[in-house]
Amino acid sequence: MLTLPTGRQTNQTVTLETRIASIPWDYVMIIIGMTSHVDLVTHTHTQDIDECSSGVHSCDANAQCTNTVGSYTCICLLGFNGDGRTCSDIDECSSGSHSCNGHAQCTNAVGTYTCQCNPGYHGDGWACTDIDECTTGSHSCDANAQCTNNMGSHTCQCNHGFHGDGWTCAGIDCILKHSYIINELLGQ
Ligand SMILES: [Ca+2]
Ligand SMILES: [Ca+2]
Repeated sequence: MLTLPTGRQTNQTVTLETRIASIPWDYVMIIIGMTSHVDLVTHTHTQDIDECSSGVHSCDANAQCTNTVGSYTCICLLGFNGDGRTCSDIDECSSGSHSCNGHAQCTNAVGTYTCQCNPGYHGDGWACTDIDECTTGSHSCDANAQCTNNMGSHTCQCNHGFHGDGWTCAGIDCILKHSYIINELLGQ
């Protein structure tokens, strides 16, 4: 219940408090309701448009659209560069920004790149380890040759008593025998 202010009051002197207090409470509620309605209408007219979800933005297909009040921003996705409205692939291989292993081949792709270990190495391209062809048995040395492992490859050297390039070795005795036969055939 509203109470009228006490104090000096006469018919000639009506204070502001008195005038407010004399307003019927129902009228006050109506005024508040009308004001709220006006605020609601005003708010509806100024409501932000989410350009990103509505699809009316002009961000590049390879950009991230982020809605802001009254506008939106475009930022190129990882692997692309540009202003967000236009984004182009970064060639990580030629720019040197890739993380491939030093013993791997880098291959550029749209928005990314791939790494593959060079021949003679095994791994996922980011980590490459030399293959020891001698211990794994994947070498191609002659059976009568010594295999020596090295980074990315291996070498072969004919054993003592054999002659050749390491990949093919022949016994000295065998070579001399063949030479003897050839000389016999030639009559020398
Ligand atoms: Ca790329
Ligand atoms: Ca090797």
